[in-house]
Amino acid sequence: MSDLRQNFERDGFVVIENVFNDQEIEEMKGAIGKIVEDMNLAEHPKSVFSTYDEDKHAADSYFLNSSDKIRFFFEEGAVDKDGELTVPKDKALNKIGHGLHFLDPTFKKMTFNSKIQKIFEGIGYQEPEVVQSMYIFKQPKIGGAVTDHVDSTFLRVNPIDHLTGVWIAIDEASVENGCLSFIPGSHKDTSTSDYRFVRTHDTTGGPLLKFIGTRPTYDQSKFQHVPISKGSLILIHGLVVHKSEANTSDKSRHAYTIHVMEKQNTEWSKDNWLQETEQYKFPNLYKHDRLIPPTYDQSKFQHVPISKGSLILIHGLVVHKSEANTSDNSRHAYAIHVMEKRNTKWSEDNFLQETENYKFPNLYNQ
Ligand SMILES: O=C(O)CCC(=O)C(=O)O
Repeated sequence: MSDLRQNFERDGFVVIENVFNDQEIEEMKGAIGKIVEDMNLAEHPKSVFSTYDEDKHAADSYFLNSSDKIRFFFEEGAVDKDGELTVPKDKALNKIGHGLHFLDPTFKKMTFNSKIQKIFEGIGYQEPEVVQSMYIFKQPKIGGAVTDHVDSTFLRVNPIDHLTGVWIAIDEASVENGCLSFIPGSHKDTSTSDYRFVRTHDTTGGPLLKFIGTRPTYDQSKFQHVPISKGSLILIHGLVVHKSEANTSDKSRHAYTIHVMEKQNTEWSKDNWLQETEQYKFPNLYKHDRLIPPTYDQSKFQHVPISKGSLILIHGLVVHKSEANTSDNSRHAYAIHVMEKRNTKWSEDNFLQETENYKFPNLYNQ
């Protein structure tokens, strides 16, 4: 067995030095900078960590539906009581998740990378599937602490030890700016695994997420700081106890992380907050071709100009598009989408869902 695997199995984590070079790190920083720059603040709730009950459902829903999207989560210390940012948006983010690894070309390239693939081959993964990705900012001065936890509380698989995190330092992570700390060997104790963060499956407008079981307490004297250099990474067993302190320094402590499940003979819990969707099936780390979005032959498109008052009936499977309006004329349209309800199931993964106050009305009898 390799040293890497031996150390990983002994401690529940292992540092691998200098996996990504400066150019790759700069590329990831540049890509996240662009994503933040392009983000329209008005389109994203800033109250995602609010404890107000009336915000809870919306915040849960934003989080719960982020597996196949690029979504933005703010630092509590960066949002005032009216939901307004108190610092510029690039300094206000706690993290971005959870579909960077397949939606953004740079993070896709860094994730499905021969270096990461070799690491998983090295720890014996046969069918590794990347379930999520996050870019964590740990902002200077306001980057909050991450309390002690094990990742399997949030991402549960059966067998329980078939989950591993990869934590890539985009900045040097030191004691000063809030590096990770671990309790070495703690992954061997599964006695507190009843503690979980799960979906409630609530349909009445209440909280969609909750913790169940008893929250474990850990002996704080057993934690060891694990500072690492930019471009190095830590492989994190799903059951190893870890945490990070607040970043009270002037230095940023960015990290890019992915979580990988050994899919072979493994069951993904239906109660996990993170689920596959129609658009997103967990991609295999070793062969991820199925993620590539379809491309269409642009020469086959036909323009369909129509007069005011006319309409176009559009099949749900027909490929269509429209170009930007660079003219002086407006081009308003009113669009509806109609489903044949008979013998039809509406996908639970659709962003659009019926609510208590809104059931899809029948077109023929209103
Ligand atoms: O980046 C951090 O400070 C904590 C990350 C972590 O613990 C996790 O993603 O499980």
